[in-house]
Amino acid sequence: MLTLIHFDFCPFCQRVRLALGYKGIVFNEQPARFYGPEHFQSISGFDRLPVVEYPDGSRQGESLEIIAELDRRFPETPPLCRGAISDKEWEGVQAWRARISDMLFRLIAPTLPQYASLGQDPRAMTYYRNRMESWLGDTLEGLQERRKEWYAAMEADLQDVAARVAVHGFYTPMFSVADTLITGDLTGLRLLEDIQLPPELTTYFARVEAAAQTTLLPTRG
Ligand SMILES: N[C@@H](CCC(=O)N[C@@H](CS)C(=O)NCC(=O)O)C(=O)O
Repeated sequence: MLTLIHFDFCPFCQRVRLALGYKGIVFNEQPARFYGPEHFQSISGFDRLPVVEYPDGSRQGESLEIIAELDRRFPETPPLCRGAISDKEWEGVQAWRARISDMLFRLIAPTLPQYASLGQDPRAMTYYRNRMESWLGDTLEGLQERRKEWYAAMEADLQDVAARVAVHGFYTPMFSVADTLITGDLTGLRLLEDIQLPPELTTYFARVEAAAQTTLLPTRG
């Protein structure tokens, strides 16, 4: 059976969970702790997660490459890349994602500790804080304080996607790799307590999760 080595809070890992769920591929989950590169190497052979171990023992990293490989390895399952979205539409999604990337990570970095595997684990939080501060140039608290500013800077791009999924149901009329990327990457925004996302997006996330038979939000204790 295929094994997914992942962090439950990680947008890139969530993309792969959505892809596996939508395809109906049964898999073992190996949840990981955010303890740093030596730990990640020891459990997966890679510096970053997600990593998939295939039944033949080979391993692969990089979420979008994994999803493309799932189409190749499981041709009997519904496609997520070729056959589900045109090259032009996929380029459009990636350009959209590149535009929002800076603001997105500033917004979601302070929300992800709501996942107990991160927020309730002091060793993981120490590595996470250092990692985010050196990458994003501010403390989690500083980022949190400026959330309205980051959100305002990406609101028009969110509205564009919200309008599109309201028309098509998914990014295109068929569930595709675009939906795994958009939903995985934006799930941290669903955890922002005093920022209201466009309602079309909230409905869309529920539709994507239903299609993939999974939930991405943290379980509240
Ligand atoms: N481009 C990679 C990015 C994966 C990635 O950055 N994963 C993060 C977790 S959200 C990670 O493993 N970070 C390790 C670190 O920051 O040391 C993908 O799409 O899979």
